[in-house]
Amino acid sequence: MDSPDLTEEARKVFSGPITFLKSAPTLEYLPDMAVNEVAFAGRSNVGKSSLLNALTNRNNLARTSNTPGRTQELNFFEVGEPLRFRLVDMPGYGYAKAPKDVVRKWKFLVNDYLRGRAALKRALVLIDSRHGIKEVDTDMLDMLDGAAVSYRIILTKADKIKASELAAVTEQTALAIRKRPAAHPDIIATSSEKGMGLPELRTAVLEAVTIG
Ligand SMILES: Nc1nc2c(ncn2[C@@H]2O[C@H](COP(=O)(O)OP(=O)(O)OP(=O)(O)O)[C@@H](O)[C@H]2O)c(=O)[nH]1
Ligand SMILES: [Mg+2]
Repeated sequence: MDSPDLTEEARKVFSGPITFLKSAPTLEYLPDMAVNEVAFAGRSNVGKSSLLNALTNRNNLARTSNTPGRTQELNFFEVGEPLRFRLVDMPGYGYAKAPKDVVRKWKFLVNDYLRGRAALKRALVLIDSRHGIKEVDTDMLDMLDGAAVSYRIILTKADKIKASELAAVTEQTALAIRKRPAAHPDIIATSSEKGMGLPELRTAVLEAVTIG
């Protein structure tokens, strides 16, 4: 259980000042490691940008789209004034129509970022609750385990399935990650559309940047 204090603090932090800092298409553009970071990873169209907006109660902080592949750079957002931590919207993977050179660029950018970023305290790996963990996700989890970046699975779009189906996919997902060294065992189910799981996720982010 999360402590009520941390949950309340998380609510406050996420309703305070949050601003877009910069977009990094390559490693040279990464900001200095001034504060801790939490990054949002996941397949194209899984709902990373939408979840970032929902968490921060803003409609257009991160750009969302029906077209997979909208986000192609690492986008940095700053939380708190004075600055407390950063959120990073990562480009999505597994987009079938992506040209080979885009995929190659993505792999290098993400791998280098994950491996070289001491400020990155946790990655949130978003998984569509209708589909569960797929092969493309497994590659991402392997990359995180390999880079020893602590991560947590977040199920998205929970409003699209029945409660019984959600319970089943949560259980299957927990089983699938059980032996992964860098995985947090507890899974958070969310819906950006309905606001489900958002207080828990805000608390999880604050916990990761504070304790981690
Ligand atoms: N029903 C429902 N739809 C959602 C939810 N979250 C996102 N969507 C929709 O899913 C689509 C993709 O959302 P994005 O947030 O742009 O996805 P993304 O992961 O940032 O995609 P890329 O930037 O391409 O990697 C949009 O049409 C959203 O409206 C949700 O919780 N429920
Ligand atoms: Mg996006």
